[in-house]
Amino acid sequence: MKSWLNALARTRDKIVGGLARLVPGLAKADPAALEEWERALIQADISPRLVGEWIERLRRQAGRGDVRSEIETMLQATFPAEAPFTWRSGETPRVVLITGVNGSGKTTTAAKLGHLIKREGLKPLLAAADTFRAAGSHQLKLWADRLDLDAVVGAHGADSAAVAFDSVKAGIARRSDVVLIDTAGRMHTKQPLMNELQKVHRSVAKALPGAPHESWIVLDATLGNNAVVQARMFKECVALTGVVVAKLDGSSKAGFIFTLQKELGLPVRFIGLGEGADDIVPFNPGEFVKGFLGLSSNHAD
Ligand SMILES: Nc1nc2c(ncn2[C@@H]2O[C@H](COP(=O)(O)OP(=O)(O)O)[C@@H](O)[C@H]2O)c(=O)[nH]1
Ligand SMILES: [Mg+2]
Repeated sequence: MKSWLNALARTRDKIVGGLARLVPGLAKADPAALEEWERALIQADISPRLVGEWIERLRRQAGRGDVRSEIETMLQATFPAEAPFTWRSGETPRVVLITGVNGSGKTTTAAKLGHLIKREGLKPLLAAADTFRAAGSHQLKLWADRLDLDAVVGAHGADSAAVAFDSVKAGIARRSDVVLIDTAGRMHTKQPLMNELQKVHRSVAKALPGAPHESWIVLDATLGNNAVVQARMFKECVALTGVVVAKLDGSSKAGFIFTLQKELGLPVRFIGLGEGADDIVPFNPGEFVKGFLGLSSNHAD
């Protein structure tokens, strides 16, 4: 499995080289050092507002303690302390709706998550509700066959909300632990598709009150700030509960993860590190911050 600390290398390259050189200046709140550090953080696609807060705090803290640990603490504070995400729920399956624009990595993510859930000894059910494109549901079916995962596959052109409904009912009947519903790539600028997504939400709730328990948007990490824009638009349309960041392996803009949490209140649950079934890991804020700043001992690459 790929290391996600390695996946942060491109982002880190922008940040860390500068940080080592800037530490003495930052410790004294030297304006030129602060300005350079600010620029590096913004280049990694952290929102200027959040970077502004950090710079202000560094300025106030100047001369008091170790500036590196101050930076680490500050970045870490973006993420609320909470218990790690767990798949287990009660009597009924946990229903996870997977949304996002075309090509972000939804289908791959659904398959990877199914694989991961199975490895944890639980029973996943994949649901191919991307009936919009001919290849949409077929792709998930191929994954399910390859990974030997239970699947409900909607026919091309079928009503996506009906497929989602049926999959939840099937999950209940088959005593699945988690139902992962892959939806069509919704362009957030196309209102009818957003309406359809709301309809999927409603029909899932009809099949099982309280569902979906999670509604996750899959974001392409190479888009950086534009991924935040997508998340914001989806969040206005449906009650998102979290994010899966795909393609972190190709991104130099991983800083947008701070913005998602801080400005949209959306926790990142998993990150994708490649195209293989195993290339997904739970998001760990502490490790992320260390990897981002190059503070970890095992990130060498
Ligand atoms: N490098 C890399 N590629 C990924 C990752 N996740 C998905 N992809 C690729 O991104 C492309 C689109 O993925 P797909 O799951 O079909 O996106 P969808 O349209 O949202 O369902 C495919 O070529 C995937 O192999 C990832 O974590 N890393
Ligand atoms: Mg797809």
